[in-house]
Amino acid sequence: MDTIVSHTHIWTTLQNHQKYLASVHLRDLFALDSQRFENFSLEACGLLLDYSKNHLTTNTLSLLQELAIKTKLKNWIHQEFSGETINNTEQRAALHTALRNRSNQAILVDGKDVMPAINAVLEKIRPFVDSVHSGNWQGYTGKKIESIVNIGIGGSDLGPSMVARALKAYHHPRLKSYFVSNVDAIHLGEILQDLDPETTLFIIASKTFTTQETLLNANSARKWLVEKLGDDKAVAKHFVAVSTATKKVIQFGIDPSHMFEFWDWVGGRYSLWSAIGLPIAVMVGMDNFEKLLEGAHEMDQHFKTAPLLENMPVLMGLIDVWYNNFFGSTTQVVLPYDYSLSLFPAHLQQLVMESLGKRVTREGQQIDYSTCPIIWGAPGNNGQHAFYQLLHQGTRLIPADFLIAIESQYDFPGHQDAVLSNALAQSHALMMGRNTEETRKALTDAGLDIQLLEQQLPHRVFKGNQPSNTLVYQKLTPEILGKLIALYEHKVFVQSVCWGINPFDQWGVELGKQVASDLLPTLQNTQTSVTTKVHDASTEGLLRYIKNKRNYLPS
Ligand code: G6Q
Repeated sequence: MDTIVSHTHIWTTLQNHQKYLASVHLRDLFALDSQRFENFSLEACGLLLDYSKNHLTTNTLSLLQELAIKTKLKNWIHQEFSGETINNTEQRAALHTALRNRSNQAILVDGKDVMPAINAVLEKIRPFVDSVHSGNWQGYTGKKIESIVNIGIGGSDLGPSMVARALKAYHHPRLKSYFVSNVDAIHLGEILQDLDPETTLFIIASKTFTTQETLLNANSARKWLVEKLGDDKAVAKHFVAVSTATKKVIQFGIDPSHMFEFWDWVGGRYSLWSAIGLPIAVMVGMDNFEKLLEGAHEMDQHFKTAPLLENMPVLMGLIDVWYNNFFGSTTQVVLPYDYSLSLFPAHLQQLVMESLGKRVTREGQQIDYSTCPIIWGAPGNNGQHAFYQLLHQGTRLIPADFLIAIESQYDFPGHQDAVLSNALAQSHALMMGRNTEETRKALTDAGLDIQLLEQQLPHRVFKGNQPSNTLVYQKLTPEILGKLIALYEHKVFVQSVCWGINPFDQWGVELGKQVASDLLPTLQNTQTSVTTKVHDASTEGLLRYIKNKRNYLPS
Protein backbone atom coordinates (compact mmCIF):
# COMPACT_ATOMS: atom_id res chain seq x y z
CA MET A 1 0.00 0.00 0.00
CA ASP A 2 1.34 3.45 -0.97
CA THR A 3 2.33 5.90 1.74
CA ILE A 4 -0.31 8.54 2.43
CA VAL A 5 1.04 11.78 0.97
CA SER A 6 0.65 13.72 4.21
CA HIS A 7 3.08 11.31 5.87
CA THR A 8 5.88 12.13 3.43
CA HIS A 9 8.90 14.29 4.08
CA ILE A 10 8.03 16.68 1.25
CA TRP A 11 4.62 17.35 2.83
CA THR A 12 6.29 18.45 6.09
CA THR A 13 8.78 20.55 4.15
CA LEU A 14 5.91 22.30 2.37
CA GLN A 15 4.18 22.92 5.71
CA ASN A 16 7.31 24.58 7.05
CA HIS A 17 7.78 26.59 3.88
CA GLN A 18 4.19 27.84 4.15
CA LYS A 19 4.87 29.17 7.67
CA TYR A 20 7.56 31.39 6.24
CA LEU A 21 5.60 32.52 3.18
CA ALA A 22 2.35 33.15 5.08
CA SER A 23 3.88 36.24 6.64
CA VAL A 24 4.88 37.80 3.31
CA HIS A 25 2.33 40.03 1.59
CA LEU A 26 1.89 39.47 -2.16
CA ARG A 27 2.70 43.13 -2.79
CA ASP A 28 6.09 42.55 -1.13
CA LEU A 29 6.81 39.62 -3.45
CA PHE A 30 6.22 42.03 -6.35
CA ALA A 31 8.35 44.73 -4.75
CA LEU A 32 11.22 42.26 -4.40
CA ASP A 33 11.17 41.09 -8.01
CA SER A 34 10.60 43.46 -10.90
CA GLN A 35 10.56 40.47 -13.25
CA ARG A 36 7.85 38.64 -11.32
CA PHE A 37 5.43 38.57 -14.27
CA GLU A 38 8.12 37.20 -16.61
CA ASN A 39 9.25 34.69 -14.01
CA PHE A 40 5.81 33.39 -13.15
CA SER A 41 3.86 33.31 -16.38
CA LEU A 42 3.64 30.73 -19.11
CA GLU A 43 2.33 30.73 -22.66
CA ALA A 44 1.18 27.48 -24.21
CA CYS A 45 -1.44 26.37 -26.75
CA GLY A 46 -2.56 29.95 -27.41
CA LEU A 47 -3.23 30.60 -23.70
CA LEU A 48 -1.29 32.84 -21.37
CA LEU A 49 -1.25 31.85 -17.71
CA ASP A 50 -0.12 34.61 -15.35
CA TYR A 51 0.39 32.94 -11.98
CA SER A 52 2.56 35.66 -10.50
CA LYS A 53 -0.21 36.92 -8.17
CA ASN A 54 0.13 33.79 -6.03
CA HIS A 55 1.79 33.12 -2.69
CA LEU A 56 4.81 31.43 -4.18
CA THR A 57 8.48 31.78 -5.00
CA THR A 58 10.80 29.67 -7.14
CA ASN A 59 11.52 27.68 -3.99
CA THR A 60 7.79 26.94 -3.57
CA LEU A 61 7.63 25.68 -7.13
CA SER A 62 10.64 23.40 -6.62
CA LEU A 63 9.02 21.92 -3.54
CA LEU A 64 5.69 21.44 -5.31
CA GLN A 65 7.56 19.81 -8.16
CA GLU A 66 9.08 17.41 -5.64
CA LEU A 67 5.57 16.58 -4.46
CA ALA A 68 4.59 15.80 -8.06
CA ILE A 69 7.64 13.59 -8.45
CA LYS A 70 7.01 11.86 -5.12
CA THR A 71 3.42 11.05 -6.16
CA LYS A 72 4.66 9.80 -9.57
CA LEU A 73 2.65 12.30 -11.59
CA LYS A 74 4.46 11.65 -14.88
CA ASN A 75 3.82 7.94 -14.54
CA TRP A 76 0.11 8.52 -13.84
CA ILE A 77 -0.19 10.80 -16.88
CA HIS A 78 1.34 8.08 -18.99
CA GLN A 79 -1.07 5.49 -17.59
CA GLU A 80 -4.06 7.77 -18.22
CA PHE A 81 -3.22 8.36 -21.86
CA SER A 82 -2.35 4.75 -22.58
CA GLY A 83 -5.72 3.38 -21.57
CA GLU A 84 -4.72 1.59 -18.38
CA THR A 85 -7.42 0.75 -15.86
CA ILE A 86 -6.82 3.81 -13.70
CA ASN A 87 -10.47 4.07 -12.64
CA ASN A 88 -9.78 1.18 -10.29
CA THR A 89 -13.09 1.14 -8.39
CA GLU A 90 -15.10 0.81 -11.60
CA GLN A 91 -12.43 -1.31 -13.27
CA ARG A 92 -12.16 0.96 -16.30
CA ALA A 93 -9.82 3.13 -18.25
CA ALA A 94 -10.52 6.87 -18.35
CA LEU A 95 -10.01 7.68 -21.99
CA HIS A 96 -11.72 10.95 -22.79
CA THR A 97 -8.38 11.91 -24.34
CA ALA A 98 -8.86 9.16 -26.96
CA LEU A 99 -12.09 10.83 -28.10
CA ARG A 100 -10.07 13.85 -29.21
CA ASN A 101 -6.98 11.94 -30.32
CA ARG A 102 -6.63 13.73 -33.63
CA SER A 103 -3.29 12.01 -34.29
CA ASN A 104 -5.33 8.85 -34.64
CA GLN A 105 -2.50 6.78 -33.17
CA ALA A 106 -3.75 3.47 -31.78
CA ILE A 107 -4.89 3.43 -28.14
CA LEU A 108 -5.43 0.00 -26.69
CA VAL A 109 -8.08 -0.94 -24.14
CA ASP A 110 -7.87 -4.60 -23.15
CA GLY A 111 -5.63 -5.14 -26.17
CA LYS A 112 -8.08 -3.58 -28.66
CA ASP A 113 -7.53 -0.28 -30.49
CA VAL A 114 -10.42 2.06 -29.64
CA MET A 115 -9.73 4.56 -32.43
CA PRO A 116 -11.70 2.80 -35.24
CA ALA A 117 -14.88 2.80 -33.09
CA ILE A 118 -14.37 6.47 -32.13
CA ASN A 119 -13.86 7.45 -35.77
CA ALA A 120 -16.90 5.43 -36.85
CA VAL A 121 -19.14 7.40 -34.47
CA LEU A 122 -17.69 10.71 -35.70
CA GLU A 123 -18.36 9.53 -39.24
CA LYS A 124 -21.96 8.79 -38.28
CA ILE A 125 -22.42 12.18 -36.59
CA ARG A 126 -21.19 14.24 -39.56
CA PRO A 127 -23.85 13.20 -42.12
CA PHE A 128 -26.53 13.42 -39.44
CA VAL A 129 -25.52 17.01 -38.61
CA ASP A 130 -25.32 17.88 -42.31
CA SER A 131 -28.76 16.43 -42.96
CA VAL A 132 -30.30 18.49 -40.14
CA HIS A 133 -28.60 21.60 -41.52
CA SER A 134 -29.56 21.00 -45.15
CA GLY A 135 -33.12 20.11 -44.26
CA ASN A 136 -32.78 16.57 -45.65
CA TRP A 137 -33.64 15.37 -42.16
CA GLN A 138 -37.27 16.31 -41.93
CA GLY A 139 -39.83 16.04 -39.20
CA TYR A 140 -42.80 13.71 -39.56
CA THR A 141 -44.82 16.30 -41.47
CA GLY A 142 -41.97 17.10 -43.86
CA LYS A 143 -40.71 20.29 -42.21
CA LYS A 144 -37.08 21.22 -41.52
CA ILE A 145 -35.82 20.97 -37.92
CA GLU A 146 -35.58 24.31 -36.12
CA SER A 147 -35.29 23.36 -32.42
CA ILE A 148 -32.88 20.91 -30.82
CA VAL A 149 -33.82 19.73 -27.33
CA ASN A 150 -31.19 17.79 -25.39
CA ILE A 151 -32.68 15.75 -22.56
CA GLY A 152 -30.01 14.59 -20.11
CA ILE A 153 -28.62 15.43 -16.69
CA GLY A 154 -25.23 15.76 -14.97
CA GLY A 155 -22.47 14.88 -17.41
CA SER A 156 -25.06 14.36 -20.14
CA ASP A 157 -26.14 17.99 -19.79
CA LEU A 158 -23.61 20.33 -18.17
CA GLY A 159 -20.76 19.96 -20.67
CA PRO A 160 -22.86 20.16 -23.84
CA SER A 161 -25.01 23.02 -22.54
CA MET A 162 -21.95 24.98 -21.41
CA VAL A 163 -20.26 24.55 -24.81
CA ALA A 164 -23.44 25.30 -26.78
CA ARG A 165 -23.81 28.50 -24.73
CA ALA A 166 -20.17 29.44 -25.17
CA LEU A 167 -20.25 28.95 -28.94
CA LYS A 168 -23.54 30.71 -29.58
CA ALA A 169 -21.84 32.95 -32.12
CA TYR A 170 -21.19 29.81 -34.20
CA HIS A 171 -24.74 28.42 -34.12
CA HIS A 172 -26.47 27.43 -37.33
CA PRO A 173 -28.77 30.39 -38.09
CA ARG A 174 -31.95 28.29 -38.35
CA LEU A 175 -31.45 26.30 -35.16
CA LYS A 176 -32.18 27.03 -31.52
CA SER A 177 -30.98 24.75 -28.73
CA TYR A 178 -32.66 23.87 -25.44
CA PHE A 179 -31.40 21.72 -22.58
CA VAL A 180 -33.84 19.95 -20.30
CA SER A 181 -32.25 18.37 -17.24
CA ASN A 182 -34.41 18.91 -14.16
CA VAL A 183 -37.17 16.42 -13.47
CA ASP A 184 -39.40 19.20 -12.13
CA ALA A 185 -42.09 19.48 -14.82
CA ILE A 186 -41.43 23.22 -14.90
CA HIS A 187 -38.25 22.68 -16.85
CA LEU A 188 -39.76 20.56 -19.62
CA GLY A 189 -43.10 22.37 -19.53
CA GLU A 190 -41.64 25.84 -19.98
CA ILE A 191 -39.53 24.72 -22.91
CA LEU A 192 -42.23 22.68 -24.67
CA GLN A 193 -44.69 25.54 -24.58
CA ASP A 194 -42.38 27.53 -26.86
CA LEU A 195 -41.82 24.69 -29.35
CA ASP A 196 -43.46 23.53 -32.54
CA PRO A 197 -43.54 19.70 -32.49
CA GLU A 198 -43.28 19.56 -36.29
CA THR A 199 -39.85 21.21 -36.24
CA THR A 200 -38.41 19.86 -32.97
CA LEU A 201 -35.76 17.18 -32.62
CA PHE A 202 -35.12 15.58 -29.22
CA ILE A 203 -31.73 14.14 -28.32
CA ILE A 204 -32.04 11.74 -25.38
CA ALA A 205 -28.60 11.68 -23.79
CA SER A 206 -27.87 9.13 -21.11
CA LYS A 207 -24.84 6.94 -20.68
CA THR A 208 -26.78 4.31 -18.76
CA PHE A 209 -30.26 5.04 -20.12
CA THR A 210 -31.58 4.33 -16.63
CA THR A 211 -31.43 7.79 -15.07
CA GLN A 212 -34.82 8.59 -13.55
CA GLU A 213 -34.90 12.29 -14.45
CA THR A 214 -33.87 11.75 -18.07
CA LEU A 215 -36.24 8.86 -18.72
CA LEU A 216 -39.19 10.68 -17.19
CA ASN A 217 -38.48 13.78 -19.27
CA ALA A 218 -37.93 11.67 -22.39
CA ASN A 219 -41.20 9.79 -21.90
CA SER A 220 -43.14 13.00 -21.31
CA ALA A 221 -41.57 14.62 -24.37
CA ARG A 222 -42.51 11.59 -26.47
CA LYS A 223 -46.07 11.67 -25.17
CA TRP A 224 -46.29 15.40 -25.99
CA LEU A 225 -45.00 14.82 -29.51
CA VAL A 226 -47.28 11.87 -30.27
CA GLU A 227 -50.31 13.74 -28.94
CA LYS A 228 -49.50 16.82 -31.01
CA LEU A 229 -48.68 14.95 -34.23
CA GLY A 230 -51.26 12.24 -33.70
CA ASP A 231 -49.11 9.26 -34.64
CA ASP A 232 -46.61 6.99 -32.85
CA LYS A 233 -44.61 6.77 -36.06
CA ALA A 234 -43.63 10.44 -35.64
CA VAL A 235 -41.19 9.39 -32.88
CA ALA A 236 -38.67 8.03 -35.40
CA LYS A 237 -38.32 11.44 -37.06
CA HIS A 238 -38.11 13.45 -33.85
CA PHE A 239 -36.04 11.37 -31.40
CA VAL A 240 -32.42 10.29 -31.49
CA ALA A 241 -30.39 8.87 -28.60
CA VAL A 242 -26.85 9.02 -27.29
CA SER A 243 -25.93 6.17 -24.99
CA THR A 244 -23.78 3.17 -24.17
CA ALA A 245 -26.90 1.02 -23.64
CA THR A 246 -28.22 -0.06 -27.06
CA LYS A 247 -30.85 -2.50 -25.72
CA LYS A 248 -32.41 0.09 -23.46
CA VAL A 249 -32.51 2.64 -26.28
CA ILE A 250 -34.36 0.12 -28.46
CA GLN A 251 -36.76 -0.64 -25.60
CA PHE A 252 -37.51 3.08 -25.40
CA GLY A 253 -38.55 2.93 -29.07
CA ILE A 254 -35.60 4.60 -30.76
CA ASP A 255 -34.24 2.90 -33.85
CA PRO A 256 -30.57 1.84 -33.28
CA SER A 257 -29.68 3.57 -36.57
CA HIS A 258 -30.68 6.80 -34.77
CA MET A 259 -28.49 6.03 -31.80
CA PHE A 260 -24.98 7.42 -31.36
CA GLU A 261 -22.77 5.23 -29.26
CA PHE A 262 -20.08 5.81 -26.66
CA TRP A 263 -18.34 3.57 -24.16
CA ASP A 264 -18.08 2.84 -20.45
CA TRP A 265 -14.53 4.23 -20.32
CA VAL A 266 -15.96 7.72 -20.95
CA GLY A 267 -16.92 9.29 -17.61
CA GLY A 268 -20.10 11.41 -17.65
CA ARG A 269 -18.37 14.68 -16.75
CA TYR A 270 -15.69 13.98 -19.38
CA SER A 271 -18.15 12.97 -22.11
CA LEU A 272 -18.80 16.14 -24.11
CA TRP A 273 -16.05 15.00 -26.51
CA SER A 274 -18.01 11.85 -27.34
CA ALA A 275 -21.42 11.50 -29.00
CA ILE A 276 -22.74 13.30 -25.88
CA GLY A 277 -21.45 16.33 -27.80
CA LEU A 278 -24.10 15.70 -30.49
CA PRO A 279 -26.15 18.81 -29.60
CA ILE A 280 -22.93 20.85 -29.86
CA ALA A 281 -22.13 19.36 -33.27
CA VAL A 282 -25.66 20.03 -34.51
CA MET A 283 -25.62 23.61 -33.28
CA VAL A 284 -22.14 24.64 -34.46
CA GLY A 285 -21.54 22.18 -37.30
CA MET A 286 -19.21 19.24 -37.48
CA ASP A 287 -16.17 21.26 -38.60
CA ASN A 288 -16.42 23.43 -35.50
CA PHE A 289 -17.01 20.40 -33.27
CA GLU A 290 -13.83 18.89 -34.66
CA LYS A 291 -11.99 22.15 -33.97
CA LEU A 292 -13.11 21.84 -30.34
CA LEU A 293 -11.61 18.32 -30.30
CA GLU A 294 -8.42 19.60 -31.95
CA GLY A 295 -8.01 22.31 -29.33
CA ALA A 296 -8.36 19.77 -26.55
CA HIS A 297 -5.91 17.44 -28.30
CA GLU A 298 -3.33 20.21 -28.44
CA MET A 299 -3.69 20.71 -24.68
CA ASP A 300 -3.40 16.93 -24.21
CA GLN A 301 -0.08 16.93 -26.05
CA HIS A 302 1.17 19.82 -23.93
CA PHE A 303 0.12 18.03 -20.72
CA LYS A 304 1.79 14.79 -21.83
CA THR A 305 5.09 16.26 -22.91
CA ALA A 306 5.88 19.58 -21.19
CA PRO A 307 8.28 19.49 -18.21
CA LEU A 308 6.44 19.73 -14.90
CA LEU A 309 7.09 23.39 -14.21
CA GLU A 310 6.41 24.46 -17.80
CA ASN A 311 3.20 22.50 -17.88
CA MET A 312 0.05 24.61 -17.51
CA PRO A 313 -2.32 22.01 -16.00
CA VAL A 314 0.46 20.80 -13.70
CA LEU A 315 1.23 24.30 -12.44
CA MET A 316 -2.44 25.09 -11.86
CA GLY A 317 -3.03 21.76 -10.11
CA LEU A 318 -0.02 22.15 -7.85
CA ILE A 319 -0.97 25.72 -6.95
CA ASP A 320 -4.44 24.49 -5.99
CA VAL A 321 -2.93 21.82 -3.75
CA TRP A 322 -0.70 24.48 -2.21
CA TYR A 323 -3.70 26.58 -1.15
CA ASN A 324 -5.97 23.69 -0.25
CA ASN A 325 -3.57 21.78 1.95
CA PHE A 326 -1.05 24.31 3.19
CA PHE A 327 -2.97 27.60 3.39
CA GLY A 328 -6.21 25.92 4.49
CA SER A 329 -8.33 27.56 1.79
CA THR A 330 -11.60 25.76 1.24
CA THR A 331 -13.08 27.38 -1.83
CA GLN A 332 -12.00 28.57 -5.21
CA VAL A 333 -13.77 31.12 -7.39
CA VAL A 334 -13.87 31.07 -11.20
CA LEU A 335 -14.39 34.47 -12.82
CA PRO A 336 -14.81 34.49 -16.59
CA TYR A 337 -14.58 37.99 -18.02
CA ASP A 338 -16.16 36.51 -21.12
CA TYR A 339 -19.91 36.29 -21.01
CA SER A 340 -19.97 33.34 -23.38
CA LEU A 341 -18.44 31.32 -20.52
CA SER A 342 -21.33 32.02 -18.15
CA LEU A 343 -21.97 28.29 -17.66
CA PHE A 344 -18.28 27.44 -17.25
CA PRO A 345 -18.33 27.67 -13.43
CA ALA A 346 -21.28 25.22 -13.32
CA HIS A 347 -19.43 22.78 -15.57
CA LEU A 348 -16.34 23.08 -13.39
CA GLN A 349 -18.40 22.49 -10.26
CA GLN A 350 -19.25 19.04 -11.54
CA LEU A 351 -15.84 18.35 -13.06
CA VAL A 352 -13.94 19.30 -9.92
CA MET A 353 -16.29 18.35 -7.10
CA GLU A 354 -17.49 15.04 -8.52
CA SER A 355 -13.91 14.09 -9.34
CA LEU A 356 -12.16 15.26 -6.21
CA GLY A 357 -14.85 15.03 -3.53
CA LYS A 358 -13.29 11.88 -2.07
CA ARG A 359 -12.09 10.88 1.39
CA VAL A 360 -10.20 7.65 0.81
CA THR A 361 -7.18 6.89 -1.33
CA ARG A 362 -7.34 4.73 -4.43
CA GLU A 363 -6.50 1.79 -2.17
CA GLY A 364 -9.31 2.66 0.24
CA GLN A 365 -7.24 4.16 3.05
CA GLN A 366 -8.85 6.97 5.06
CA ILE A 367 -7.02 10.23 4.40
CA ASP A 368 -6.19 12.90 6.95
CA TYR A 369 -5.95 16.00 4.73
CA SER A 370 -8.57 17.97 2.86
CA THR A 371 -9.15 17.24 -0.80
CA CYS A 372 -11.61 19.07 -2.99
CA PRO A 373 -12.10 22.85 -2.90
CA ILE A 374 -15.65 24.16 -3.24
CA ILE A 375 -15.92 25.67 -6.70
CA TRP A 376 -18.12 28.64 -7.38
CA GLY A 377 -18.20 31.67 -9.61
CA ALA A 378 -20.03 33.81 -12.14
CA PRO A 379 -19.16 36.06 -15.06
CA GLY A 380 -16.79 38.78 -13.90
CA ASN A 381 -18.64 42.02 -14.07
CA ASN A 382 -21.84 40.56 -12.63
CA GLY A 383 -19.89 39.08 -9.74
CA GLN A 384 -18.29 42.45 -9.01
CA HIS A 385 -21.70 43.90 -8.22
CA ALA A 386 -22.55 40.96 -6.00
CA PHE A 387 -20.09 38.71 -4.17
CA TYR A 388 -16.72 40.41 -4.74
CA GLN A 389 -17.22 42.22 -1.43
CA LEU A 390 -16.36 38.92 0.25
CA LEU A 391 -13.17 38.65 -1.79
CA HIS A 392 -12.09 42.20 -0.95
CA GLN A 393 -12.97 42.42 2.72
CA GLY A 394 -14.05 39.02 4.01
CA THR A 395 -11.92 36.87 6.29
CA ARG A 396 -11.21 33.96 3.97
CA LEU A 397 -8.38 33.24 1.59
CA ILE A 398 -10.14 32.62 -1.73
CA PRO A 399 -7.93 31.85 -4.71
CA ALA A 400 -9.47 33.11 -7.96
CA ASP A 401 -9.12 32.21 -11.63
CA PHE A 402 -9.69 35.15 -13.96
CA LEU A 403 -10.43 34.14 -17.56
CA ILE A 404 -10.06 36.94 -20.06
CA ALA A 405 -10.80 37.12 -23.78
CA ILE A 406 -8.89 39.90 -25.52
CA GLU A 407 -11.60 40.13 -28.19
CA SER A 408 -15.30 39.59 -27.75
CA GLN A 409 -17.43 37.61 -30.17
CA TYR A 410 -19.42 40.81 -30.76
CA ASP A 411 -18.09 44.26 -31.42
CA PHE A 412 -19.84 47.20 -29.76
CA PRO A 413 -17.52 50.20 -29.26
CA GLY A 414 -16.18 50.56 -25.72
CA HIS A 415 -17.52 47.29 -24.33
CA GLN A 416 -14.39 45.18 -24.49
CA ASP A 417 -12.27 47.97 -22.98
CA ALA A 418 -14.68 48.02 -20.05
CA VAL A 419 -14.45 44.24 -19.66
CA LEU A 420 -10.65 44.18 -19.81
CA SER A 421 -10.12 47.12 -17.51
CA ASN A 422 -12.46 45.68 -14.90
CA ALA A 423 -10.77 42.29 -14.99
CA LEU A 424 -7.26 43.68 -14.65
CA ALA A 425 -8.31 46.20 -12.00
CA GLN A 426 -9.93 43.51 -9.87
CA SER A 427 -7.03 41.07 -9.84
CA HIS A 428 -4.70 44.00 -9.10
CA ALA A 429 -6.86 45.32 -6.24
CA LEU A 430 -7.36 41.86 -4.74
CA MET A 431 -3.63 41.33 -4.69
CA MET A 432 -2.47 44.81 -3.60
CA GLY A 433 -5.23 45.85 -1.24
CA ARG A 434 -5.05 49.34 0.26
CA ASN A 435 -3.40 49.66 3.64
CA THR A 436 -4.30 52.12 6.43
CA GLU A 437 -1.82 54.74 5.36
CA GLU A 438 -2.90 54.65 1.72
CA THR A 439 -6.56 54.71 2.73
CA ARG A 440 -6.06 57.69 5.04
CA LYS A 441 -4.37 59.55 2.18
CA ALA A 442 -7.08 58.64 -0.32
CA LEU A 443 -9.84 59.79 2.04
CA THR A 444 -7.99 63.00 2.93
CA ASP A 445 -7.44 63.76 -0.77
CA ALA A 446 -11.16 63.20 -1.29
CA GLY A 447 -11.77 65.94 1.31
CA LEU A 448 -13.43 63.76 3.93
CA ASP A 449 -14.10 65.44 7.26
CA ILE A 450 -11.49 64.25 9.81
CA GLN A 451 -14.00 62.80 12.24
CA LEU A 452 -15.82 60.88 9.54
CA LEU A 453 -12.48 59.79 8.13
CA GLU A 454 -11.38 58.20 11.41
CA GLN A 455 -14.74 56.52 11.80
CA GLN A 456 -14.70 55.11 8.28
CA LEU A 457 -11.01 54.24 8.09
CA PRO A 458 -11.13 50.59 9.27
CA HIS A 459 -14.09 49.91 7.01
CA ARG A 460 -12.34 51.26 3.95
CA VAL A 461 -9.03 49.44 4.30
CA PHE A 462 -8.47 46.45 2.00
CA LYS A 463 -6.07 43.82 3.21
CA GLY A 464 -5.38 42.55 -0.33
CA ASN A 465 -3.17 39.47 -0.46
CA GLN A 466 -5.88 37.51 -2.30
CA PRO A 467 -4.20 35.25 -4.83
CA SER A 468 -5.26 34.70 -8.42
CA ASN A 469 -4.35 33.14 -11.73
CA THR A 470 -5.16 35.02 -14.91
CA LEU A 471 -5.74 33.09 -18.12
CA VAL A 472 -5.75 35.20 -21.28
CA TYR A 473 -6.71 34.13 -24.81
CA GLN A 474 -7.40 36.02 -28.00
CA LYS A 475 -11.05 35.12 -28.54
CA LEU A 476 -13.32 32.27 -27.55
CA THR A 477 -13.17 30.07 -30.65
CA PRO A 478 -14.03 26.34 -30.64
CA GLU A 479 -10.28 25.51 -30.47
CA ILE A 480 -9.67 27.82 -27.52
CA LEU A 481 -12.67 26.44 -25.68
CA GLY A 482 -11.42 22.89 -26.26
CA LYS A 483 -8.06 23.90 -24.79
CA LEU A 484 -9.62 25.57 -21.76
CA ILE A 485 -11.84 22.63 -20.87
CA ALA A 486 -8.99 20.13 -21.33
CA LEU A 487 -6.73 22.36 -19.21
CA TYR A 488 -9.14 22.12 -16.27
CA GLU A 489 -9.69 18.38 -16.78
CA HIS A 490 -5.95 17.79 -16.55
CA LYS A 491 -5.58 20.15 -13.62
CA VAL A 492 -8.12 18.02 -11.75
CA PHE A 493 -6.12 14.90 -12.64
CA VAL A 494 -2.94 16.49 -11.23
CA GLN A 495 -4.71 17.22 -7.94
CA SER A 496 -6.08 13.68 -7.77
CA VAL A 497 -2.58 12.27 -8.17
CA CYS A 498 -1.18 14.51 -5.43
CA TRP A 499 -3.98 13.39 -3.12
CA GLY A 500 -3.78 9.73 -4.15
CA ILE A 501 -7.50 9.51 -5.00
CA ASN A 502 -9.50 8.13 -7.92
CA PRO A 503 -11.05 11.12 -9.77
CA PHE A 504 -13.10 8.98 -12.14
CA ASP A 505 -15.72 7.34 -9.94
CA GLN A 506 -18.78 9.02 -8.35
CA TRP A 507 -20.30 6.72 -5.77
CA GLY A 508 -22.01 9.67 -4.11
CA VAL A 509 -23.98 10.33 -7.30
CA GLU A 510 -24.87 6.63 -7.51
CA LEU A 511 -26.11 6.79 -3.91
CA GLY A 512 -28.43 9.66 -4.86
CA LYS A 513 -29.92 7.58 -7.69
CA GLN A 514 -30.37 4.60 -5.36
CA VAL A 515 -31.99 6.37 -2.41
CA ALA A 516 -34.43 8.24 -4.66
CA SER A 517 -35.64 5.03 -6.27
CA ASP A 518 -35.94 3.38 -2.82
CA LEU A 519 -38.08 6.23 -1.54
CA LEU A 520 -40.32 6.69 -4.57
CA PRO A 521 -42.68 3.73 -3.84
CA THR A 522 -43.28 5.07 -0.33
CA LEU A 523 -44.24 8.46 -1.70
CA GLN A 524 -46.51 6.93 -4.33
CA ASN A 525 -48.16 4.50 -1.90
CA THR A 526 -51.67 5.84 -1.38
CA GLN A 527 -52.50 3.48 1.49
CA THR A 528 -52.94 4.96 4.94
CA SER A 529 -49.80 3.28 6.25
CA VAL A 530 -47.25 5.95 5.59
CA THR A 531 -44.19 3.99 4.61
CA THR A 532 -43.22 0.79 2.93
CA LYS A 533 -39.76 1.10 4.36
CA VAL A 534 -38.65 2.52 7.68
CA HIS A 535 -36.75 5.76 7.29
CA ASP A 536 -35.39 8.06 9.98
CA ALA A 537 -37.94 10.01 12.01
CA SER A 538 -37.31 13.24 10.13
CA THR A 539 -37.83 11.65 6.71
CA GLU A 540 -40.92 9.79 7.99
CA GLY A 541 -42.31 13.06 9.36
CA LEU A 542 -41.69 14.92 6.11
CA LEU A 543 -43.25 12.11 4.08
CA ARG A 544 -46.32 12.10 6.32
CA TYR A 545 -46.66 15.88 6.07
CA ILE A 546 -46.32 15.93 2.27
CA LYS A 547 -48.69 12.98 1.81
CA ASN A 548 -51.25 14.63 4.04
CA LYS A 549 -51.06 17.82 2.02
CA ARG A 550 -51.48 15.81 -1.18
CA ASN A 551 -54.63 14.32 0.39
CA TYR A 552 -53.40 10.75 0.30
CA LEU A 553 -54.09 10.50 4.02
CA PRO A 554 -57.02 11.87 5.96
CA SER A 555 -55.64 14.96 7.71
C1 G6Q B 1 -20.88 12.21 -14.25
C2 G6Q B 1 -21.79 11.46 -13.41
C3 G6Q B 1 -23.23 11.90 -13.50
C4 G6Q B 1 -23.96 11.40 -14.75
C5 G6Q B 1 -25.46 11.65 -14.60
C6 G6Q B 1 -26.25 11.18 -15.79
O1 G6Q B 1 -19.68 12.03 -14.29
O2 G6Q B 1 -21.65 10.12 -13.61
O3 G6Q B 1 -23.36 13.29 -13.44
O4 G6Q B 1 -23.46 12.02 -15.89
O5 G6Q B 1 -25.91 11.03 -13.45
O6 G6Q B 1 -26.06 9.81 -16.03
P1 G6Q B 1 -26.52 9.16 -17.37
O7 G6Q B 1 -25.77 9.78 -18.49
O8 G6Q B 1 -26.23 7.70 -17.22
O9 G6Q B 1 -27.99 9.44 -17.52
